[in-house]
Amino acid sequence: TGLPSAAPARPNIAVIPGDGIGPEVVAEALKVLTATVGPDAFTFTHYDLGADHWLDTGEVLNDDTLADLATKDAIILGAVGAAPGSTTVPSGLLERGLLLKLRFALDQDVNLRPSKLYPGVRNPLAPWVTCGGDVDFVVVREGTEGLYAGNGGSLRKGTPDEVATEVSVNTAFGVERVIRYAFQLAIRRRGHLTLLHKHNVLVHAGGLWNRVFTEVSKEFPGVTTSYLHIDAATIAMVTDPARFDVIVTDNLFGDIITDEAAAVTGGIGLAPSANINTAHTFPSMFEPVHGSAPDIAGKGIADPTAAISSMALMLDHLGRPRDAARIEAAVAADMAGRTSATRHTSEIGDAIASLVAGAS
Ligand code: GGG
Repeated sequence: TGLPSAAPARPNIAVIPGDGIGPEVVAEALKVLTATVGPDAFTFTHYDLGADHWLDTGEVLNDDTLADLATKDAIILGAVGAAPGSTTVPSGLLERGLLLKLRFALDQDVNLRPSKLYPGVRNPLAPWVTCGGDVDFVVVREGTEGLYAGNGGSLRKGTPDEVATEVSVNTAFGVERVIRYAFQLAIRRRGHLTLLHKHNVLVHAGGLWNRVFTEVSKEFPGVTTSYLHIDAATIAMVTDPARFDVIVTDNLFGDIITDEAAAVTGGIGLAPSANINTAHTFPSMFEPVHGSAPDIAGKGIADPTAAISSMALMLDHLGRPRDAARIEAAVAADMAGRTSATRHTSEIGDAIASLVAGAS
C-alpha cells in the first residue's frame, strides 16, 4: 500500500466472500495467496455474511461479529449487494449495513485504488493509449466521510411533496489525514499529486479540501501539485490518463473516478483496492473495486484478477512487499499472455498461481 506498516508473525485473516461473484473471485484470490506464502503462513476465518445471511437471520452484521472482525490482522472482502430490483433485499441494506459499516466502524479512512495499463492492454475508451507502463496511478479516495456518511433523511416520504436530503460530511481532521497520506504516497512514487473536487460549486466542502491541500503541500516541497474539477477530470481520465501519478479526492468522486479509471485500464475486473486504517488500530480491508455482478454470478466467467491483485495490496500492507511484488509480476505476466479466448474464473486463478509458484 506504499506506506510502512507492522508485520504480524502469522497474520489472522478474516474472509468475507459475500454475494454474487464474490465467493468465486475470493476462492481464486486465496489460491494465489496460498501459492505465494505457503499453506501455513496465515490463518483464515471465514464469515458467512451477505444477502443469504440476511435472509436466513434477519441480521446484516451484528455487534459480536463486528467486534470479532476488529481483532483480525486484515479482512478480505469479495463483493456485496443483491441483484438490482431484488424484491427480498432492500436496496442499500448490504452496502450500508456491511461494506460501509465495516469501513466506518474500523476507521478505514483511506480507500486506495491503483490503476495500471498492463503491456498489451488497449484502453477501450481511448484506443490510441496502448503504451502499457505509461499509465500507472493511484487514487486515494477518502473512505469514511463525504456523501457516504449517511447524513440525511426524508420528509413526507411517498407523497408528491417528498423532500430527501443527503449531506456531505467533511471534517478538517478527515480531510487532512487523507491528503497527508496522499502526499506521503506521492513522495514514494513519481512525486505528483492531483486534487479532484468541484470547489467552484461545492464551495463549503471544496473550500475546505482546497485550503487543507494548500496548507499540507507546504510540508512536501518535493511534490508537484495540480487541481482538476471532477467533471474535467472525467475527460482527462479518458484522453490523457498518463498525466496522473497520485490522485486524492472525496468519497463519492473517488468511487466514480475509479470506475472510469478501471474502464480505461482494461476493465473493472482488473481493479484492486485497499481500505486502509492508517492509524493501525483496526484491520484494513482488501477488496476488488467491482461489486457482486449478479448477472454473471455462478457462470464461471468473472475475472478474479482484481481480487488477486488486492492480495498484493494486503501483503504489502502486512509488511511483505517481496511477496506482494511476486503477485504483481505474476498478474502482469498473465496479462501479457492473454488472448481473446475466454477463460474460466478458476483457469485465470490457476494460471496466476502457477506463475507465482514458478517464479519462486
Ligand atoms: N467489492 C466490494 C463491493 O461489493 N463493492 C460494491 C459497492 O457497492 N461499492 C461501493 C463503494 O466502494 O463505496
